[in-house]
Amino acid sequence: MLSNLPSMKNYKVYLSVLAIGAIASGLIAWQSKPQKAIVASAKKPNIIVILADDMGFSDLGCYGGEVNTPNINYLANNGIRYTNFYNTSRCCPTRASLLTGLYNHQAGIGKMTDAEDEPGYQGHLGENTVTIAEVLKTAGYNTAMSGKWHVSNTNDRPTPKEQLAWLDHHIEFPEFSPIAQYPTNRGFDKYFGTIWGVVDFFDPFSLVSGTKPITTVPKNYYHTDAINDTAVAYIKGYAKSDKPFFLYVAENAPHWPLHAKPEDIAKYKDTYKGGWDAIREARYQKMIKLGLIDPATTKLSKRWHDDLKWENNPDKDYDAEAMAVHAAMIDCMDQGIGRIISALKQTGQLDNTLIVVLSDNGASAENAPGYGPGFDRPNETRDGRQISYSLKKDNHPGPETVYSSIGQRWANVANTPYQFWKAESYEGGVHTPMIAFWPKGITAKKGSFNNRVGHVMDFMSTFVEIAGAKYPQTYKGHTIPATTGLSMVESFSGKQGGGHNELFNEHFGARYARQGDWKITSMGDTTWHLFNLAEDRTEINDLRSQNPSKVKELAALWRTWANTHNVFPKPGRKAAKNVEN
Ligand SMILES: [Ca+2]
Repeated sequence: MLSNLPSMKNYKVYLSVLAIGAIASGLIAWQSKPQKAIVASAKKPNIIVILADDMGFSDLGCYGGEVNTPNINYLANNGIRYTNFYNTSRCCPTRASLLTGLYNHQAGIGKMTDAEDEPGYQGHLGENTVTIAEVLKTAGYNTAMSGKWHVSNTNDRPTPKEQLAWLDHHIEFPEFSPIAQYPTNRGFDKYFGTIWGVVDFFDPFSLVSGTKPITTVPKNYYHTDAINDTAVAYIKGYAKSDKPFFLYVAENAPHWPLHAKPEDIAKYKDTYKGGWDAIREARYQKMIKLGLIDPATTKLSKRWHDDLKWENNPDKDYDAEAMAVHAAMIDCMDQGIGRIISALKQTGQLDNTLIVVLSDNGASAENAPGYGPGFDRPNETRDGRQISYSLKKDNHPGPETVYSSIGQRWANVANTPYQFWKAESYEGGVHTPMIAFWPKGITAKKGSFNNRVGHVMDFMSTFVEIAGAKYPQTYKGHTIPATTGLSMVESFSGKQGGGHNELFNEHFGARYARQGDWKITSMGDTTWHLFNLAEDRTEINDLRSQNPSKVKELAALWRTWANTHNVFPKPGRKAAKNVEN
């Protein structure tokens, strides 16, 4: 089945089509600009945020994984790897927090992109927020984005039948969200990517250039390549400008469906045949060897559902293939990041560009076949081939016609050494790899680790500081809350520690509060579990019975935070549709 995928031989043709068609206006505008001194001489750095989607904590080679990621490893080996960096456990909330420098409920996205009736649950970036792009524009930056937006309300159709026809590319409607909420109306001069969250990587829904829908893609289209090659085109264009740039590269990889190019999948054909424990143990040992974790304080947690041994797993061939596709999706993303690095090098901009790479949440345990078609998932390809959502694992993952995901056990492996996954407030859900690279601005030892407690909301303060910008108190007539993020600039010189003494999260009832080394975590019921992260980074020893007063103290902190950061009130009017992503 894999061999039936279109070959990528004509990929360059696609690129030229895309350049001439969809993003042509931007490129032509650049080409017609007079050539001035290149940005390398500018004092303000360029800034690139590369955000992976549902990538596990240890998927990357430089974080202990077996996936071949030489380009991201290059950034890590010549920059800093953070060992205490947090997202908010899911796609849209993390993106909202990252873009605005606020906790995500303050930014209007407590759950998903449904418009609900309380301030923390508007389902789009609120008017009383500013994005990093809006702020950096005031400091003279060019701004562009390629990839997944997913912080705007989703316009859907009145009937499931019409919705599916739209998702299948059989009919078209011009607006995937209110246009006022699109990236180009939130500070980005240029935008190419998908407004919604879930994509068919070979023919994505909600693809736009600026605000204009892109209604067809070339035969050999692969979305991860398109995102990264658009970023390359932006970088080349901006090399001719005397202004620095801010570029947000929001990858869709490796979010389900498991879609990858056959040549990338082939590299991992045998990698996962040894099963869950073999990979998990290998990652754990590699993390120790790298110096990323201390085995005395970071024990390997019990494997999720280890009652089933790999050798007794009736689906082991399928499961090994599924993880191979997950790896292939990350591998392809890394190749694209390599092209981004090359473009910066070729245009003399690499040394004065700050690049950060991270994931929006832990690897996903979601069962994509179980969702079936509907809301954001098609039931047919554009040319009418049926899409399989088989729970029986009888279709090979990889091609456009199969919607599958890695499942709980592999997600647990992808998040080694941590427990749980996307959407949970355990470390497996919220703890992300984070790399910062900036030859001219980072003086810390190349390839070093940094244990500062950081959060995606810190990018606002960090970028404001290095760009000489100002975070505004009012914007377009709206009062803007003070940022809850903290600048990480002092860590660039190698300073350890610091950052947030307190951090909090809430998502569909899953929540945590952290103060110093203490953390309470709940999976959405009424029970708080207590951990001491200094001794137990993997949340194995629940100390709640031994130290009930600490639980009480942190629970009170959490409630105060929730009451003052739009977690409460919770919405009473729920939107009718379901949104899984
Ligand atoms: Ca995600």
